[in-house]
Amino acid sequence: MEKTLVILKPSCLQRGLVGEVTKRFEQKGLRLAGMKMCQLTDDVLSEHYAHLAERPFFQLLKDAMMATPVIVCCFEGVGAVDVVRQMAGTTNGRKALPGTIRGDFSMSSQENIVHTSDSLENAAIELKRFFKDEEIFDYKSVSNAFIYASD
Ligand code: IDP
Repeated sequence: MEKTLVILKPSCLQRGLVGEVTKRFEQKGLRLAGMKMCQLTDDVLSEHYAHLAERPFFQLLKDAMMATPVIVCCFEGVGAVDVVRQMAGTTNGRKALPGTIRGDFSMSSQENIVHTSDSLENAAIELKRFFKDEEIFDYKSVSNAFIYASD
C-alpha cells in the first residue's frame, strides 16, 4: 500500500468541487487516511514549491494557494501515487484529458483544482509537511477484498 498527498486547492473550494473530487478518489477504491482544512502560509508554500522558485509565476502561485483555506488529504491504496496522479491529469487544465479532474474542471495551470504528489519519495516528504503522525489513521478498510482480490 502507498500513501499520497492530495491538496484540494482554493479553486476546488471556490468552485464547490470538494465533494465531487473526494468522491472520485473514494469511488476508485482509495482509502481516506487523513483529511483537514488549513490555511497555507508563504513559508510552507516556498518549501512545497521550491522546485518552481525561479519560475515567473512563483509568487502568483503561492498567492493563489493562500487565497482561501485548502483541504489536505492523505489517500492510500496499491500504487496510490500514480493512480491519483493519473486521475488528476496533466498540469494545464486545457491540456488535461477529459475524464481527469483537471480535464473536467480546469481551464488553466494555476487554478487546476488539486495538488498530487509526483513520486512515492515526495509523497512521504509532503505528508510529513502537512500532517502530524497522529493525523494519519490506519483503520482497516472492510471493502479491500472487493477492490483488490489477488491483484
Ligand atoms: P503539478 O501540480 O502538475 O505536479 P508542477 O509543475 O509541480 O505541476 O507545478 C505546481 C503547480 O504550479 C501547478 O499545479 C500549477 O498550479 C502551478 N503552475 C505550474 N505551471 C504553471 C504556469 O505555467 N503558470 C501558472 N501556474 C503554474
